[in-house]
Amino acid sequence: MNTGVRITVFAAALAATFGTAYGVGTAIDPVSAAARTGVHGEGHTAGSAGSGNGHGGTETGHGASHGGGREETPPGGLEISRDGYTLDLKTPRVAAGRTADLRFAVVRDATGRNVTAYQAQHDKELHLIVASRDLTVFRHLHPVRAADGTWSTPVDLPPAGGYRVFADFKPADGNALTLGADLAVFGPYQPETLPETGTTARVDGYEVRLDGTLTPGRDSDLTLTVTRGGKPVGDLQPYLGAYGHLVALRSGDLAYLHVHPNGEPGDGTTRPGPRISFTAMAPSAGAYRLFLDFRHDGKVRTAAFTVHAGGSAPGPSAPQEAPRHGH
Ligand SMILES: [Cu+2]
Repeated sequence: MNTGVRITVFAAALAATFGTAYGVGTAIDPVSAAARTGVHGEGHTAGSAGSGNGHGGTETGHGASHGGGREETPPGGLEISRDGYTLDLKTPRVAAGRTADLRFAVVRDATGRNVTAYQAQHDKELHLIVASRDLTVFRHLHPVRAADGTWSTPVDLPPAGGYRVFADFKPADGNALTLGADLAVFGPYQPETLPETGTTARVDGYEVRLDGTLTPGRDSDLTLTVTRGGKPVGDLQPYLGAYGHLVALRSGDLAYLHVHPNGEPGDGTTRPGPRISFTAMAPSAGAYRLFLDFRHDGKVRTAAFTVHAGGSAPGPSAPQEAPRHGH
């Protein structure tokens, strides 16, 4: 092979490489465009029709779980702005270990005005989840809305670090949404590793066992069983229109999963424990942190688990202590 030919071959290979890259780029764009515009309504419609208590922004991605080859809606919580609404976090920095007033609004992009009309989900117009990026701190809060649409709630986050704030709501004339924004908690910072995987969690003398596995891309049934002192707890109290409230976050980007409880208090078939059943959809393989809120003896407690979707199933491990938590 002489030099001239070699150069020509190289040039052709280069052209092919760029051609491929370009082809991939153009192939991807319409797909993501379709995912952004096409699908969102379906899961929400199903969700709002499903029960009077229609679950929250966790409906996001619901459509993908039933549609087989249908394009997926991105998981909730990853975007600060979606479907014409933006989360305006007015206090993006707070000090560690001090009670701060967390303030925010949901803004309708078209008008620049705060949203002031919501449809309640699980007894509340808006659920606010605050989680540290390392998933060791979790708060489930119910802020108060002023007439002008500004929401506020006290929050106390002892460990410094990066946090994500999730607003889970449903505008009066729109679909359920979960918007997310970054929150910086300043102070000396020591990142923690993700707690180990496990199927039991302990909190305040209760032990909660997790049965079921998260399967990527499919609805997965999860059952949580609450015991205290080895005895089943069969008199759980309704909390937010259910006997339990489960929030699942993906480790690495804190995608907020679609989770809904199966059955609700007073439907004639759902018992007040010891088992609480959910359907959850993990958008991908990987590690997730599950936070179960349940109410007993008049107090809401949170049990937390690290689980893996896909890959090797986690074996039994030491019971996990409760997350640094408050309500
Ligand atoms: Cu809530």
